Amino acid sequence: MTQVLTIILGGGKGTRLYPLTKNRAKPAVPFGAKYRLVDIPISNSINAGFKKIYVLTQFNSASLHLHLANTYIFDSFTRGFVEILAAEQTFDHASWYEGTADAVRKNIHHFKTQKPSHYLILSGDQLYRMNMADFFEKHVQSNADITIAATPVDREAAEGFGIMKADKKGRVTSFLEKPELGLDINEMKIPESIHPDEEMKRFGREYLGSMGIYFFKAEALEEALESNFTDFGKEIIPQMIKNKRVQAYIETGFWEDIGTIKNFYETNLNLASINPKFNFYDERMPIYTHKRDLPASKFNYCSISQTLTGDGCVITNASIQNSVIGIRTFIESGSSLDGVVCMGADWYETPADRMENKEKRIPDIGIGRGTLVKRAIIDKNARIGEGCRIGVDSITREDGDHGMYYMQDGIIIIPKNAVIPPGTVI
Ligand code: ADQ
Ligand code: ADP
Repeated sequence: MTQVLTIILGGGKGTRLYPLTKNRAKPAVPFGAKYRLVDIPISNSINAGFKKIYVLTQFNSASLHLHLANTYIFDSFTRGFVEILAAEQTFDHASWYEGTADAVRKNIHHFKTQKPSHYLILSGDQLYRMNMADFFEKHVQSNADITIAATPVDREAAEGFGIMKADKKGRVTSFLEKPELGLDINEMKIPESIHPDEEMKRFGREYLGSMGIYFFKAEALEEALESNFTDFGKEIIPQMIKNKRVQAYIETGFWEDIGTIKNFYETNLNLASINPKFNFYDERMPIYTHKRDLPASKFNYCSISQTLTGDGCVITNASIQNSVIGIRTFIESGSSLDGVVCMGADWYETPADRMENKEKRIPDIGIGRGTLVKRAIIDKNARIGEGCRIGVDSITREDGDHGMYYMQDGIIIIPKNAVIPPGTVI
């Protein structure tokens, strides 16, 4: 009997998605108009029948807790669960997780009680659809201690990956974490006989990049964690190659790291393009999320193209293109959005709330009349007043905190609950 436990690495102290992670755990960051980042690894795991899932996170934000509790509800015959293990909540260690392996180590006592035969380790900030059941089967067949999912990458991209050298049977013989561009890694190229895709090869994707997705035999992981190593890519895997059987599982489907503002922004917008690289419209392997019982979205006199909208939006006389509009978004007359990831709102304001907003002289939640927005991420519950110009004028701004907004890689980020007064120019 096999018993797989899935562990989702929900983010370190890293600030790569800041300020989206200012008030929430990374797995709870809204994505694709109606999802949260954590829905992707959880759905991949559930679709393979692996329904015992732990999410490791530095802190358990209200939004993460609510989202998981409202979404992943298993019946008593399924025996599934999705449980959050937050760093600050462990008994023996009050400190934060010091790395990916440290996060797993600090919770290993929880996992052992389930008597797993295998662990599936997933990252919390990637977009992909993968046949985890096939991955598991190959792992078991090869009798490997660890099998690492790998995507072919070119030399330039290799700098951001753990790069593996594999033999003709897919056994990994060496592993280099993020080799600098100057380093000669020619001898790590994928052997001709196991390269899975001629076209990828033509584009120079000749190295096996670790996707940060691993299957471990339970005893191999438990033994590896008896060390002081804190990180899988930097320490645990290179060490295991010396005395354990490490296999590569090559995956050629779409896979993208969405853990940086730039990737997060571009991947969101790509979903709204005519031929998106990732297909959410696949009923065989769905991506699950919170079923909210929201009303349908309503558009009054709008011009909308290449745009995704979540449920419950009301958009009037607006022009919207290349954008992702999250649940419960209100956009008022005369507005124009281009290249905007708008996350929407957590609740609807009542007429009484709106009266109160008027008295307090704050805009309602949503985007006010005649406001123009370009190349921006607007986090939840933002109040953007009338006649604002955001990202439309050529103003040069440094990356970082600008008070009312943040700037990262040329993308403006309006933080959660922000109040942007009428007429603001950013
Ligand atoms: P990185 O993505 O750089 O490389 P890392 O920062 O360790 O690796 O993050 C891996 C995953 O773990 C991410 O989802 C991250 O949010 C999460 N994480 C990081 N620190 C954590 C912590 N302390 N507690 C909980 N979760 C944490 C890794 C591998 C490379 C591989 C790339 C593929 O090391 O070999 O190529 O992933 O993206
Ligand atoms: P989502 O639909 O984004 O998954 P939920 O509906 O689960 O979110 O909850 C959104 C959050 O907003 C919850 O924490 C809820 O308590 C909060 N919320 C709901 N109404 C209000 C309100 N009027 N004021 C402040 N917070 C609210």
